[in-house]
Amino acid sequence: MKEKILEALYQKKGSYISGEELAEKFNVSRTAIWKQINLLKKSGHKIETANKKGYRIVANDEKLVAVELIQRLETKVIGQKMICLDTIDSTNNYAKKIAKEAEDGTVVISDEQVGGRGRLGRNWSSPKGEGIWMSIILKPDIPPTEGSKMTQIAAAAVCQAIRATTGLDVLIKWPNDIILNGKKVCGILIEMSGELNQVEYIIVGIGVNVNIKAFPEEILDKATSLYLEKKQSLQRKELILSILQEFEKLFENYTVGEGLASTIEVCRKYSAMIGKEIRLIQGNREESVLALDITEEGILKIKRENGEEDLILSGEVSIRGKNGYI
Ligand code: BT5
Repeated sequence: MKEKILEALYQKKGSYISGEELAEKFNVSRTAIWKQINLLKKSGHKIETANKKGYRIVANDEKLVAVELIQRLETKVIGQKMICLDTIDSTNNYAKKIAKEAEDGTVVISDEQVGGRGRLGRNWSSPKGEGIWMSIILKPDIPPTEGSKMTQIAAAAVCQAIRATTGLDVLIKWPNDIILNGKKVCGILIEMSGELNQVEYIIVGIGVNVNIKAFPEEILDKATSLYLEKKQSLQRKELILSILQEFEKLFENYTVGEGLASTIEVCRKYSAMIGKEIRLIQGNREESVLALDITEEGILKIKRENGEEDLILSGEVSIRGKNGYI
């Protein structure tokens, strides 16, 4: 019922709604409404109470609220179902748990992750209120071999959204990082479930460091946030909406339109690597290669020191710059 009351308050867009009207609407007593309102206030919603007028929601830049985000979201599918949590181990874990029953395009966002994950079991630092920690559940009609393309679509979407909302010159470090001034500002984690020929669901996990002011010691040299580069706090809501809208456009092109072309155009245009010497790390092996291009299929084309050209699948390679992170 708490969620329903919240929805009714947001539908009024800042005007008052009386306790009596709410009580009638949900067929409960006014005291029951008052109790729920107090619970909503406790969990961070700003609600004003006025004698005789009732309750009204007060704009709150910080609190992520599904009904409010959906009202402002210009998409057909992506994010039209949304779950906003205060804290969770990992939004990818949560998304996996509900994936079977969830509708295509459902988005899970949490204010904080206490067990945020990167690839290969690595940690993803996700402090409370300072970033966008979210997962999109997709149920596309594609074979699992297509899954890695979701990383490219997500990277292109985040890159365009950050550029459009902040003006910052972020670049894409193939396959799954968005970087800013040589440091990582966003990471993407794709997880999949399915049969040999058919995907059951794909979870697109996106982590963006928005207003993080300080990083843990171990990632200080390679992580940054939009706040640290822009030197001002940014609204997470604007960026969430923009990412989901950009994602839907590119994803729709991929599924029903031109394929991956518009995604690859963005990945090439804003590539942090094409034309650069990079280090390719695969297990214990490390070699210096030249990044030549990203193919139409989203695969990295490289040239080895012996002149041989090769294609690198996103798989399990790590890429570093010649002398540092990139
Ligand atoms: C990634 O892995 O970059 C994927 C990160 C995906 C995070 C999202 S948040 C929502 C969803 N739910 C999750 O649980 N995960 C997804 P990888 O390429 O393996 O990079 C991980 C490495 O980045 C770590 O080993 C650290 O060195 C570094 N790192 C950790 N936290 C970071 C942060 N907040 N910003 C930048 N770098 C970080």
